[in-house]
Amino acid sequence: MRDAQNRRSVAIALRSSVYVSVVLACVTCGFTPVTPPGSSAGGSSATSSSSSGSTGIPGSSGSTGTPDSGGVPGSGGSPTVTGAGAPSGGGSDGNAAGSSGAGGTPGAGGGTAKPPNNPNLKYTKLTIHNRFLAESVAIADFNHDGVLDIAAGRRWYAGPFVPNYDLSTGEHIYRDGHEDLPTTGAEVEINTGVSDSWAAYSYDINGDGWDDIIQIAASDMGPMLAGQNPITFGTGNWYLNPKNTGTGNWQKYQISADMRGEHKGFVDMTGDGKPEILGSCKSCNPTQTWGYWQADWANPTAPWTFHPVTRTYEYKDGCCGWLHGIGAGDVNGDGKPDLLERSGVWLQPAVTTQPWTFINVAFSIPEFLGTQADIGGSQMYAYDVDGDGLTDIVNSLNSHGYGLAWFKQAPAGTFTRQMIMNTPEEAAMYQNVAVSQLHSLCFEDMDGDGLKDIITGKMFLAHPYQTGDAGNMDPVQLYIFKLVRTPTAHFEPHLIDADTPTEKGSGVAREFKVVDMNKDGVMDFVIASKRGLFVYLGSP
Ligand SMILES: [Ca+2]
Ligand SMILES: [Ca+2]
Ligand SMILES: [Ca+2]
Ligand SMILES: [Ca+2]
Repeated sequence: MRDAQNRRSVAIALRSSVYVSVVLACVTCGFTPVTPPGSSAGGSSATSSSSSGSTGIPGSSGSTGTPDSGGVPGSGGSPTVTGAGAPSGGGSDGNAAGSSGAGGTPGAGGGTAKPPNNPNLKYTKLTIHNRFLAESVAIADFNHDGVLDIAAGRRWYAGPFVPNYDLSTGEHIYRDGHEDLPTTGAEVEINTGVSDSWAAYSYDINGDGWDDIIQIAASDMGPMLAGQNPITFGTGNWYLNPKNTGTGNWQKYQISADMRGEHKGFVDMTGDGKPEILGSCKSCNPTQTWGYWQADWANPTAPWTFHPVTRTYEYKDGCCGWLHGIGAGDVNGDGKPDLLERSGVWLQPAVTTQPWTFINVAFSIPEFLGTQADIGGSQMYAYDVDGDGLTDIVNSLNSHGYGLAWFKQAPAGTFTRQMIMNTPEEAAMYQNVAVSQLHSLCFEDMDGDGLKDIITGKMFLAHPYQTGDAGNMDPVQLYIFKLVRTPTAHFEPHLIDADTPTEKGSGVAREFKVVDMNKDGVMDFVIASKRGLFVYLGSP
């Protein structure tokens, strides 16, 4: 444990120093490589959030060092409502001894109390457009002007992002793919309303100093629209940044044609400082497992290799890799990230040739402990929520229903569910908040107090209306659940965005990103959903 804490301290120190000399703003949520012991973080970008110790981000390219050009003026934005302050309980905090973790240092998953830089969790919502073109985003400075840009669907958008953003100059096409998809909620949209952008990441894959774009399409059913040429379902590609030269599509390289699972992850699983991609493989050996794809960094244009981690899971209807709920993080404090999925934790072995050790936990509602097909939550996170030195788990419980919880680890290796929010019938127990279809979730320190917070909300048309997801006709809402450790650990809801009579809420989609887009030290976030493309700028 001490070793782990030392590594965490080193990681935090590294991140701090990197952050001071900074360069690119941080890109987090869905991109959480571990800091390899004894190495320096690669590249120059870094996470700013203090946080669960075990993770540290190798820079994704780090070659651009120009200062922030252009702050973003505020404008009338989203409704900002602070939540009621009562502690969410949802269960006791067990017999946790205090909240300081490792003596109050930013150690075991913790972070220290510090003055928040966005104490009221206020955001300015910038609507870049209201088209359904993508369900995920990647963030990097693609044109090397020192300002972060957004990739979503087949387009990338040059920053800075300001009110009345000028698409005629800012929007650029870099790949084939679909254009506008339907959003009526008709049953046929289970086929035609599914994007070829389910997961997206940025990384300098070939090491030339320019960030490239990774795009992973829907697991199975793809957009079946004539002439749209979407990425083939289940396929992930990366697109080589042309360094501001040439026109037309960026050169494409296939990562794999068998990338399933409704959610992915971008995490350094191997400890080499470079990211792997989490997901499920259908035709691997053994089949229908969760695991990760690893690049051959000496040969970056080659397909990536899948490493199975879990037992075999049933694919829905015998065909479809619509498995929900995946993540990674160091659960047992040995410095190696473990795999999280709907029905448990897979502890990474000390030696790669050994099997991963399974801890069977129902991280879902309904509680699936077996291998049956069906649904679970979305992105999953390992973090010491209550600061007792043991890593806990945070995740939504059902991407197509209700439920949000953290799972307290105590004693080591056992987990007890602590509900944060559930059905409308139970709303009174959870500060009168009940939002369904939490199909995407980020976990970062949003107010800057040193403790990570949950950002999630309803996914508009997570399924067509006829499929009858619980709460599917409810208004779209987006919340930050702020972690508060006193008197006991609980999450405090803050409504950030919602449907109003004059403006539709963004909701969430498959995956979004938390990033300090304008490099003012306050975390922002970016969402591409069936409602459009949105940048939420935190107010200092
Ligand atoms: Ca740029
Ligand atoms: Ca804990
Ligand atoms: Ca916080
Ligand atoms: Ca910011």
